[in-house]
Amino acid sequence: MTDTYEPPKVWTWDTESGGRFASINRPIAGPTQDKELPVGKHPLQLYSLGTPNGVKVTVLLEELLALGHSGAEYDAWLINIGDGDQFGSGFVEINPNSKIPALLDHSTTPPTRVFESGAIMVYLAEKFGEFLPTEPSARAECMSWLFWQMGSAPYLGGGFGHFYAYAPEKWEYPINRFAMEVKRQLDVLDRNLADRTYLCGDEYNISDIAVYSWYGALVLHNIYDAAEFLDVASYTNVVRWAQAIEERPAVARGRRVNRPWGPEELRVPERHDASDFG
Ligand SMILES: N[C@@H](CCC(=O)N[C@@H](CS)C(=O)NCC(=O)O)C(=O)O
Repeated sequence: MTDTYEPPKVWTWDTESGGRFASINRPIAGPTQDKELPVGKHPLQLYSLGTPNGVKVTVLLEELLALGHSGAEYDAWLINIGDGDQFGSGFVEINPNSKIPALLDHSTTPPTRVFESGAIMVYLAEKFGEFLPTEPSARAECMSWLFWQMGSAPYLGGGFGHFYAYAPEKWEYPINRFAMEVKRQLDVLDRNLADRTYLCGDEYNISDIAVYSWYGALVLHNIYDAAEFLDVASYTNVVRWAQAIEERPAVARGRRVNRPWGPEELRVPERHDASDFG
């Protein structure tokens, strides 16, 4: 960075920040438009998009269905964040933070709203008694990795991904700072997975689904076009673990839900039952 910036005494929203997604960023919360959410036939109504944060929930729902939990049938509606759907009044009612994913469970009276992907995962895991250990020590380990993901991935997406792939220019200082942190995170995972099949040991649980959705995309799918830059192939335990998760049929299905992009035959922009997978 060559230009120095002298911050004013009080920040004001008077400049276009530039970069990809700049049009959806604003410094205020709340709805910008009246827009009701659609409601389908199942108790579970998911409003989401197939980004890593959205995929966590659709993979978990598909895993629950694969175990035979018919109560996990769900309608998944597309929230197009590029078009500002997250600022519609109906969406803001179930997520005041205006970010996907958000869930409404109509099987309770009144319906239960859940926002934040980690909270949605815990809610569903507890509701169906799956993918979250009940023994206190095992549960603590699962929660630790789940919260690790919630705290770490913003450095990967909002930090590294933003400055490496989306910012209007390539600035060395933030790219260095966040590349260092993301590589440290990959090393944390790699060391943990050196003698464990899954993050918490032998059992696959919601922490694997959450961490896979972000770091699996990084080591297997070249997100931000950064696989070479970050030398992701060198984290061999992470790659092996991510590949094992990716082979699960429920994961393959969950990754397709609410994806309006990618190969036509893999897109499932809305999901209402199993036939939507074709
Ligand atoms: N901590 C939240 C993060 C959710 C999030 O950042 N969602 C993004 C898409 S991946 C979003 O909806 N962005 C829209 C916006 O920022 O306006 C979670 O895990 O649910």
